[in-house]
Parts: sequence; structure tokens; C-alpha cells
Amino acid sequence: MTEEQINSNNGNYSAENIQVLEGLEAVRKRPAMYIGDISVKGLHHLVYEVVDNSIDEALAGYCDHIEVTINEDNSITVQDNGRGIPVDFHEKEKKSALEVVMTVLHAGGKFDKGSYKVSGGLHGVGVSCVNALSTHMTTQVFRNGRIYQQEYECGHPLYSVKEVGTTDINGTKQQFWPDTSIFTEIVYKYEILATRMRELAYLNAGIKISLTDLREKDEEGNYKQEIFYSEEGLKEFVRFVDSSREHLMNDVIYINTEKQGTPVEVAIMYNTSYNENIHSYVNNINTIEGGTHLAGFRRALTRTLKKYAEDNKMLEKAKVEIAGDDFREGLTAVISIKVAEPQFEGQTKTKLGNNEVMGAVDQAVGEALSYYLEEHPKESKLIVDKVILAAQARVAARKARESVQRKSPMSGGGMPGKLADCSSKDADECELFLVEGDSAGGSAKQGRDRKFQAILPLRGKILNVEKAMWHKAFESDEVNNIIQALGVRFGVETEDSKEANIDKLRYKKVIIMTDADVDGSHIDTLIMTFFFRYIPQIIQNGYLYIATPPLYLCKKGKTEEYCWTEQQRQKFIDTYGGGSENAIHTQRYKGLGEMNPEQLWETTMNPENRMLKQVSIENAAEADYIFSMLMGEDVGPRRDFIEKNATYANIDA
Ligand code: 0RA
Repeated sequence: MTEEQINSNNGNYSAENIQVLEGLEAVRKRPAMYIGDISVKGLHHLVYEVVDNSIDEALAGYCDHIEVTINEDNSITVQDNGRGIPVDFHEKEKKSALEVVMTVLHAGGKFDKGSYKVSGGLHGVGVSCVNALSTHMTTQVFRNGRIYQQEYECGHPLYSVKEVGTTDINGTKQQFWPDTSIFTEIVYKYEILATRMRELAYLNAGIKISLTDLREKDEEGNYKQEIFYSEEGLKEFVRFVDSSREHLMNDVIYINTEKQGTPVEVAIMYNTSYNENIHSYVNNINTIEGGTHLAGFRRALTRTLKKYAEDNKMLEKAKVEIAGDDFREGLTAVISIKVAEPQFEGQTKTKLGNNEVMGAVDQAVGEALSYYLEEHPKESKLIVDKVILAAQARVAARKARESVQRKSPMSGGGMPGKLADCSSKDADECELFLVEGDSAGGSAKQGRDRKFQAILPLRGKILNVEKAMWHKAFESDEVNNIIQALGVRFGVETEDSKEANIDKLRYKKVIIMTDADVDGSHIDTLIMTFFFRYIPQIIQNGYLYIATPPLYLCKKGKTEEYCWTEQQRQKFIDTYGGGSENAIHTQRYKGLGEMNPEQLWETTMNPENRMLKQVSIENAAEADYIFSMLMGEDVGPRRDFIEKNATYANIDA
């Protein structure tokens, strides 16, 4: 139901009421249409949707503290110290404004809050959707010295808004119990919520967001809790994202201004790596496909740096033509803008389309950057020298690529000799297995279904691209084999572009298959790093997977069972174990090579039985930080992360 329908439906209370119910029923019938999906993402999206309303209140200047709590029973409470949702009688809807907000789709935006609505989750569906998808929801408003309350079941009010007490605070408190019959995943993950709350705190300086998990206590009996607060906003965000890299200079180039009515905030750092990492946001939404704001930023960066270098006669000795990409090697930046009526385009609706924004960002960045360069000659020289180095490396990369394409040991059709291709040419059904080691590769070749499964064995650890210049990657056999087998091309748009083109992608499932041990996990990470930095579209489109070979084969007499977890193994032992001599009948598979081709097919490759883990990027800035941390020089943070997240480190210890 659209807002227009609600508005034109003057006065007819009962008819209107029915329509409202239909609106929420629609959400329950097709939840994915409103919140993206009904698994992990959708479940957590409910929290974001509620928090976004409080963020809006904060951006309007009336709230500076938001408390998010995961309760013991896995319900969520969000409380803010804003003005409180209005509770007065809504003339058009003939009910309390609070009830309208909670039960009418998209009703939130109808209030004039004295500032444009800049927040709103990607789907921006409003709190009524959360209500519709919750078996129970309780809303309390602290306002005018009173506490008002209403409760709902699946979006339907249980009673009219009532007063339940007095108070000396202001704000809104929401508690909801997600409907476990709708969601396929029903347990909240602390880390997922923490990542988004941390991001929101950086994006909205001055707002304190606390996250408490009442399901978990530490040794001292304290609940797990973090408080996210950023005084300096993006300036701190960019430092966090870049904290594992070696900086070219210490300064953060920081811009916080408004151009043509568009608030523009940008933070820039240069590091000694060879990657470009730009994270862009519109109204707190991560625009992973970029758009006009990103285009404006790049244009200003290229133009301003080029002009500075030329004016100071710094390019003459370089002897190479500088291209746009060269200015962004080793650049980490976060761009956050607010747009009153954003137009989102692209496959995942995360590409900003508003044309007027390009000029605003271009102007803001151009002015601030040229000022910075003039004021900081020492830092400016470091940047320009790095740009020249990037240009020279880029020319070397092109030569390496060309020579690979000429001399490479390709079999017919330009494919690497080690690739055992499948017979189908339909990318939609084709799968490429990247397999650790030649011996496992051999088993996989024998065990596979050759119609749609192709095998590319990789020798040991592939190059750590996090630390390597681009031309080194193109000189590596393993990297080249992957690129060739996939049919991915670089330098299509412009000859020297680092952007991968996947128009001719030959497989829409790329499956990393490595041993179930620490080394295997390391190889998984190296390969994921390669895709994340070089061909991120493969991850963004959901084409990258990790195979999960079993950890154990349990045997008792003629009974054989594969087990993927310690619990499954224990269950087998409990069921069949008997005497103590029988209990040790489990075999720990460490290498894929220990399975014969039939076993490998049955457990790990056969689409009927196998379990694949799809690689996705929940949060690009966090992923950027984690990859650089895992692959970087600093041992401390890496050890902490592995201790917290490792699967095999514990089993094998
Ligand atoms: C509309 C108008 C006013 C406040 C809000 C909405 C509001 C909504 C939410 C949702 C979560 N927390 C919130 N806090 C405030 C202001 C009305 C007024 O006092 O003039």
C-alpha cells in the first residue's frame, strides 16, 4: 500500500484499518521483498531498521545516545534519548501517531521533523516492517513526563496507546521478538551487530551507541558490552580501516563541508601498499557499486594532484604517462555524503545516480586537497613520488601481462595446461574448483562430474597479493592460471585499467577446495584476498564459495559415517562406540588427498550432498581492515583474531 492510498482515504476508519492490516500482511507474505532476505542478513536488518530511526532523531539534533541490547531470549531492545515518537491523535488516521508509525508501512517519513530524512536502511522500510515480522513488539515512549506504551503481535496492536507511568527522561524504547517461523536464522550474532554499530558511530560523529549482550558473561560476571563513539568521525574511521598498513605519511587529509546543499565528508590517507580502498556512503548506506559521488571524488583527486605535480615540474623526470589509477595506488579513503532524495541504481541498488552530487563532491575535494598540497610540500612530494612509481609499475605490469599472453603454456582455446575443463559452456551451470595441491587435484579430476565441473590444481600457497605490486601478481603462474581459466580480462575499459571485466566469465561458481587444516585455511584466505582485491565482482555477485570436506570418517563394523563437527563424531561414538577399544575408530581427515575420488565426490563435490560456504562481504570497510590485518606485518592483532575465529587451530593443537 502506498502513502497516497492512505492519504486519499479520508475519514473512513474501518476501510482504512483493513488496508493497513493488508499492508502488514504483505510484509509477512513476502518478507524478502522488504528486508532483503530471511536469513542472517534479514534478521540483523531488523535491528538496523529500528536503530536508523534513532539515528535520524540524532541527526535532527535531539538525541546523542542509543542503547542496543541483545536480550537473553534473543529479543532485541533499542532505546534512545530523543524526543520520543509523538503520541498525539493523528487526524487523518484517527488514531495515535505512535500507532501509525508502528503499523502503517512507510509512515515514518510522513512527519516533518524539521530536517530531511537522511538515514534509513538500504531498504528503508521503516519500523512497521519490523513490527510485522515480530511475534511480539513493545514500544514505550518517554515524553511530557509520562510513559506511553503499546504492544503488538505480528504487527497488530493489542490495545490502544496507554499511559503506564511517569518519568523524567525523554526517548523511545522498542523491544521486538523476531518471528522464528519466518526467519531461517534466528540467533543474533554479536559481531555482526557490533560491526554495523561501529560503522554508524564513525559515520555519525558524536553519537554514543552501546551494544550489550545479555546472553554472555565473562569470567568476572560482566555482560559482553562495547560502546561505540567517535569524536572525529571519518578521520578516525579511515585510521581504523588503514591501521594495519604502513603509512606513507601520518596526516589524514580531512574534509567536512557542504557544497550546493550537499553535506560532504571525506577522509584520505596514503599507505605504502599497492591497492586502492575507497569506501563510500550515502545517508549511512555503503554504496558498494559507487556512483556519482565516487566519480566526483576520483575526478577531483586526479585533476588536483596532476595539476600540483605539473605546476611544480615533478613529472618531467618520470618518463611515463600518468593514468588515473596511478593517483589511487596506496590510497585509503572514506566518503560520506547526505542526499535528500537519493536515487539508488545498479544490481544491488547501491550505486548513487544523482548527477548533481558529482559536482558537489568534486568541488569540495578539489578545494580542500589543493589547499593541503600547497601547505604540505614534504607530504605532497611523497604522494607524487608514489604516483610516479605506480605509473612505472603499471607499465611493467602491462608488459608482464602481454608476455604471459604470448608465451604461456596454454592448451587449445588459450586455457592453462593444468586446467581440466568441463564440457558444458554454459557459465550458469559451470563450476571451477580451485584445488590445493596436485594430488588432491588428481582425485578431484577423477571424482568430478566432467559435464559441469572443472578442476584447476594450485601448487601450494598462491602469492600474497596484499603485499605484492600488481605486476608481480600478473607474473605469478598460479594467479595467471586462475585469471585465464575464469575468462576474466583486465585492461578492457582502458588499456591500463586495474578493473577486472567479467563479461566473459566461464563459471558462475568458483569453489575453493583445500585441506581441512590450518594450512588449508591459510590458502583459502590467500585466494579470497586475491578475489577481494583483484576481482571483487566475483564475491559481490555471490560466485565465490568454499568447499567443506569432512573432518572425520567414523567406522564401526560395516557402518561408516563422515563427520563435519566434533559433536557429530561424539554422537557416532556414543551410538556405536561400546567398549573403549572401539571408541578410537575415527579417522581424522587432514588432507583431501586421503580420500579416494569416490569419497571426495560423495562428501565434498556432489551438489546433492555437499555443503558450500558462500563468501560474502557483510561490511566492506571491516573486510578491508581484516584482510590487511591478516596479511600484514603486525603479529599481535592477527593472533587475537585467529584465536577468536579459528576452526582448525583448536582441533589440531
Ligand atoms: C517524528 C517526530 C518527532 C520525533 C520522532 C518522529 C521520533 C521517532 C523515533 C523513532 C525512534 N526514536 C525516535 N525518536 C523520535 C518529533 C515530534 C516533536 O517532538 O515535535
